[in-house]
Amino acid sequence: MSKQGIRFYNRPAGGWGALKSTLNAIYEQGIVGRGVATLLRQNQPDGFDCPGCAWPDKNHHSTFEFCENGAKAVAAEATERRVTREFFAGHSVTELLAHDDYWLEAQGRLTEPMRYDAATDHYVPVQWDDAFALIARHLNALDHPDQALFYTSGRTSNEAAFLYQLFIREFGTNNLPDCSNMCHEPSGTAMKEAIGIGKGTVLLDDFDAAQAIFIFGQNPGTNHPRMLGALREAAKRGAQIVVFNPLHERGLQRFADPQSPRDMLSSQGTALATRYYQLKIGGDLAAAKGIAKAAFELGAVDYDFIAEHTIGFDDFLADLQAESWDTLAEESGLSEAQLREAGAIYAASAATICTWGMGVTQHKHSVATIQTILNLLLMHGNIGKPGAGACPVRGHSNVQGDRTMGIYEKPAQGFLDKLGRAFNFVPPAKHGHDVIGAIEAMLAGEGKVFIGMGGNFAQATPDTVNTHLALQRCTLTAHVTTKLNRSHLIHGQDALILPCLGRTEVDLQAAGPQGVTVEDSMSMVHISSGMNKPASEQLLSEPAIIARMAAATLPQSQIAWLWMIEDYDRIRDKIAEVIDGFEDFNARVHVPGGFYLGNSARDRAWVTPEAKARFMTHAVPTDLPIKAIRQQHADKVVFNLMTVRSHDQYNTTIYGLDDRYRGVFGHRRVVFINKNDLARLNLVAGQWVDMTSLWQDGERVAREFLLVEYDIPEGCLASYYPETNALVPLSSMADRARTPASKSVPVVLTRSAHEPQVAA
Ligand SMILES: Nc1nc2c(c(=O)[nH]1)N[C@H]1C(S)=C(S)[C@@H](COP(=O)(O)OP(=O)(O)OC[C@H]3O[C@@H](n4cnc5c(=O)[nH]c(N)nc54)[C@H](O)[C@@H]3O)O[C@H]1N2
Ligand SMILES: Nc1nc2c(c(=O)[nH]1)N[C@H]1C(S)=C(S)[C@@H](COP(=O)(O)OP(=O)(O)OC[C@H]3O[C@@H](n4cnc5c(=O)[nH]c(N)nc54)[C@H](O)[C@@H]3O)O[C@H]1N2
Ligand SMILES: [Mo]
Repeated sequence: MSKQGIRFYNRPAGGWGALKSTLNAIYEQGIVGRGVATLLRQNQPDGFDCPGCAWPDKNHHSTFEFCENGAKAVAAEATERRVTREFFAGHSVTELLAHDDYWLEAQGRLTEPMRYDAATDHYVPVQWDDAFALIARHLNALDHPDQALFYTSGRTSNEAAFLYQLFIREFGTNNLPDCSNMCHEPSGTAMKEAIGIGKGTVLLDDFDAAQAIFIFGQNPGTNHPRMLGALREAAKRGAQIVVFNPLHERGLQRFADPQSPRDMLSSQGTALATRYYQLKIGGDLAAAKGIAKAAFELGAVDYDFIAEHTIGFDDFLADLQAESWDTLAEESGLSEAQLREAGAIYAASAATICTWGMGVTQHKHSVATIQTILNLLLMHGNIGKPGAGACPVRGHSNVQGDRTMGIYEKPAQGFLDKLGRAFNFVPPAKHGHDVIGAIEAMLAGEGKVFIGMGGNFAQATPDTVNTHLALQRCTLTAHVTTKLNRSHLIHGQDALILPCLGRTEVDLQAAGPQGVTVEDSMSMVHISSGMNKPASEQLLSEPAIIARMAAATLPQSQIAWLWMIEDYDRIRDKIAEVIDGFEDFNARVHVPGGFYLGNSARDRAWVTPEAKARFMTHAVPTDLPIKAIRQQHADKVVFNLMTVRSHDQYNTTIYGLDDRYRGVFGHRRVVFINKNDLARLNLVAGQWVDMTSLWQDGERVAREFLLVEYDIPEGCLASYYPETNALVPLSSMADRARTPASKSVPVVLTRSAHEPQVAA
């Protein structure tokens, strides 16, 4: 680890730092010999899909594409460290709770199923069959199937996801909260309504043809490093790269491609962003409107496209014309001149892609913001032509595929009918709980059994104190998982840890080694085959765990659960029968590179009631909670806090304590603040503060964060997730999509009573 401290970082993203960090990750996991071989099989046609993120791979059979954070994700799974029964015998759950998430993760791979023993407060070994019997007993003891909650994180393969939702629906509920509920849910909601499909409309090749790429609220240098390769190529061709972000993220400014000798030898790498607009938190809707208003004045309107393919343009135009530049500037935090400049770039481009990430989705007005970005694209005919389109950049490597497979609490009736016909049962029609609904149900005592397929529910969700209480009220919490995390320690009366194979490992079933499939952010489906020896002989695959859980819980079931997992081709045959676009699945998926699922909006076929794309017009929000709270607490300085990822974490998995590109080393409890705000509060960088969030239902506190003076707009703060999740109120969420508003938390700062003894 580097020396602890806060230092300015002025080199490009990537470069030697990325290589060094990769080698460190391999070294720290104790896999020096094996690590490189493992990495070389990543994203190859006969290898495994990188568990790092959902960015697509060039053709899926190019040469090795280097990615520092993909390498860290792979190394973390391939670690030599093991959590054994002796480990659990040596640490009570109460003792384990005293350790931080970084320490828990660092203990290594789980090796055998464990059951919580309340008498001793230790996890003790349990046989797989006994674990499944315990789950069956709890599930079958419920008054109603809706008292069970089945969470999914986005690494789960298509095959596992399909079996899981089938089991849950045969059991009798649609309670399928998933990580999407906290992530790109607003993208799906907004796009489905406006353009008839909830998925991105671009392919990787479009990045080669785009004349302009507008990036809203996304930090690809850390979270989608392979995207920097596409941006670098675009920049070299002279495409405009226009960024909207409250922080000057290094990865969007300059990139040195570790595979380019030229980049590596120059100290500067390649410049990426041609324009960087430091808007204020939550300012994207106003910014997108400003760009549209300016572009309209410059004549950037494709009337033919609008007439043939859309409805609602007149309303949108009238609204744009009525909007004052003062309001747009005030609400975006950008000047009229800046918005006009961005509008001119947009108007001059014949093909524009808009991408976005969590900086757009995790706000109250996220659906409205995304629909305004879609309006911007539609007005210039930028959907359904080469080099143009909408690109929500997904997070987890198979989060999109999980939805396609039916991991959704609000399934369409048509899908349920097909599922029921294929398996000869009647799936429940009543919609189920999303993540926030699940927490509320457990708090109210109506949700009693919680089963997690991957992920870290206790830490990823908002309102940590309440969420922990909610989980502790369950009669059973059970987690299918690879590594130890806090969700295993915040448990119900009974609790199970069910360790599974990771994607990099050989999955041997009766018919031989099995591959699983995934769908990336651009709707490409391909196979993923592990090659590493499993971390322990006792691990089961996710499909096997689900099938055995189903067989134990539903002894009367007519579904051939155990037969299906002997050979995953059998699961894929059923997927082909039920899910649109998967016809002939087995034949198509074994072709190197996989296949493209297609996208109706890309073909300009609009699956909306009017069979047209719709301009959805939204006022600039003037009723955001932060405003009301600032008025109510006029005596205080109320900040808008965004909770973001550091460079050394994968969501709740903490790989290390550095955030290299932002100049933070050896710390996670930091808060970035503007120097004028420091002066206003009479504070200086290096002091420690507590953060208190203000909400209608009361205050929430997170203590001891180091103040870091930073280039961030006044009134805005940034700090890391999940340390700050305790501050996010359960009822603060996106309108309609119900995504926790974890990028706009109203907080006040106070000096910490106790100053931790560490170097600043
Ligand atoms: N290495 C690594 N890779 C990952 C992940 C990881 O944790 N680590 N997580 C995966 C997952 S699940 C996801 S969803 C993605 C997340 O990838 P991102 O969407 O990049 O996620 P965040 O780090 O939350 O940061 C979002 C960016 O939004 C900016 N931002 C915050 N608020 C606003 C706003 O109001 N407006 C604008 N314009 N910008 C804003 C922040 O400054 C930050 O640069 O990455 C995936 N890939
Ligand atoms: N404040 C705040 N909160 C947020 C966010 C934010 O930006 N700010 N982002 C939100 C977003 S975008 C997301 S997607 C969620 C993420 O929420 P989750 O998906 O629930 O969280 P992860 O941290 O990705 O889950 C990590 C755990 O998954 C398990 N795991 C890893 N690989 C596998 C595998 O192959 N199989 C199985 N079964 N388990 C595995 C390991 O035990 C690991 O501890 O968090 C959300 N929460
Ligand atoms: Mo995500």
